[in-house]
Amino acid sequence: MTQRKQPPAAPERQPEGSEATDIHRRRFLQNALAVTGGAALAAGSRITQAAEGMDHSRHAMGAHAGHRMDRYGSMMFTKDHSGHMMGGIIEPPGAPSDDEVDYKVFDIDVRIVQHEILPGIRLHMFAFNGQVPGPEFHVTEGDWIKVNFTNNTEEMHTIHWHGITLPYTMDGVPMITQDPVHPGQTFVYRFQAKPAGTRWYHCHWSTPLHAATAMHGAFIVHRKEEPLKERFPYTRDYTLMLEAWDIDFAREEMNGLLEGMKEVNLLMSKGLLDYKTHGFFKDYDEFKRAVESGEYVAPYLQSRSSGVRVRQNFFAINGKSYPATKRIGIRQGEWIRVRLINASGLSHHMHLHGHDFWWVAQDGNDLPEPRRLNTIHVEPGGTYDIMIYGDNPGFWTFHDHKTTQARNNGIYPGGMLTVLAYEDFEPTYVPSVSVDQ
Ligand SMILES: [Cu+2]
Repeated sequence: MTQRKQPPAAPERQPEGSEATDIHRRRFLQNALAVTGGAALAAGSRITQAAEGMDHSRHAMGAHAGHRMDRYGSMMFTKDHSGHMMGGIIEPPGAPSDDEVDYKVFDIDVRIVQHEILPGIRLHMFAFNGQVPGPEFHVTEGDWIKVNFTNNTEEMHTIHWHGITLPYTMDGVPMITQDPVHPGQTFVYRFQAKPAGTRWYHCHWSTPLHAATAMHGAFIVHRKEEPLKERFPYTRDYTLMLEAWDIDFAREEMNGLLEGMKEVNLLMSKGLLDYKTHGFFKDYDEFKRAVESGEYVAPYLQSRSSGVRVRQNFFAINGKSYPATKRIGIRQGEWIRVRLINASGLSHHMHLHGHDFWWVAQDGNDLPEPRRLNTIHVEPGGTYDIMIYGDNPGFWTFHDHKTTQARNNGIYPGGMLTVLAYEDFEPTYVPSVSVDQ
């Protein structure tokens, strides 16, 4: 991430002239493909049996039987069926212009990277600025933030600012607050950083795949003066993003996405793309009619046995599973702050050995009274801040006490596990056998 000094440059507009026409044409094709690709990342699922309680037979016997379908994606509503979006930079209304306030400007993109969770386990992931997790924002409450978000993939994305109070046009939810950001496009998010606390951001398009792969990052809004420092004078501030992957699902879906794009590309070039098959409609009523007439088989009508089953088998902290996780450093007499952000979609019970800690904030907001715990229940999407005091030198495990999630593909120990490590003491004993890195 780069942060530019004020005043930020005005966004460049689409150039005019014949070159621009070419760009438009290319973008049109790209974007139209992206729309259908989004709905068509089918990856060869078939209707094999009726979903319980649904009249599935007419779908199974109909024109779409056996057709490739989106397995967990959904339909889109686009006014003209094509879904194409012109122009390279999208500037939604709802926030002050560059002239009205001083923006802190951040440029981020999304690209596909190969990320290593553990030696031997590498996955293609959507990643902000190519990082897993995405870059960590540190801003001050009240700052005006401008994020130029560029989509450098062939799939669509958005950014949702989780826990930030902002204009609804900046909330990053496709089909509800904005059009998805198409390949090659830049979408400009502008908002004021508030309220203070541990917040985060993630993609809201095909969230089960995109946010769960790696499109998530911390958005820390600091207070100008931190009242918690009076009671807990911490000198270091750690962020731990909790993550989980079903690597088979992720691999299959990423491959399916690429395959789906190829198929849609071919159909488009031959003029054979059927909008109902690929799941995009002018509006909700058209979608409803298509489902009721059997012309369109919505993903949720497909059998659960042929549909998606996500069973997370790798659990991670900041992109790595134990023993590849990074240790948390502490010194004797030091207070540290640890911000837990649950990006995994599962619940975790983080337990620290050898210490109690003080739970001071949830979802970014300070608790009326800190609570003394040694295990904290971390809910999906939630953020939890704890303070740890260094008064017991040693190496202390900090891990998910759901032991199925402290494993790598079923093998214990692993997964969501790290070590609180004192940096200023001589160990009196070190095991001769270790799985540590
Ligand atoms: Cu995305």
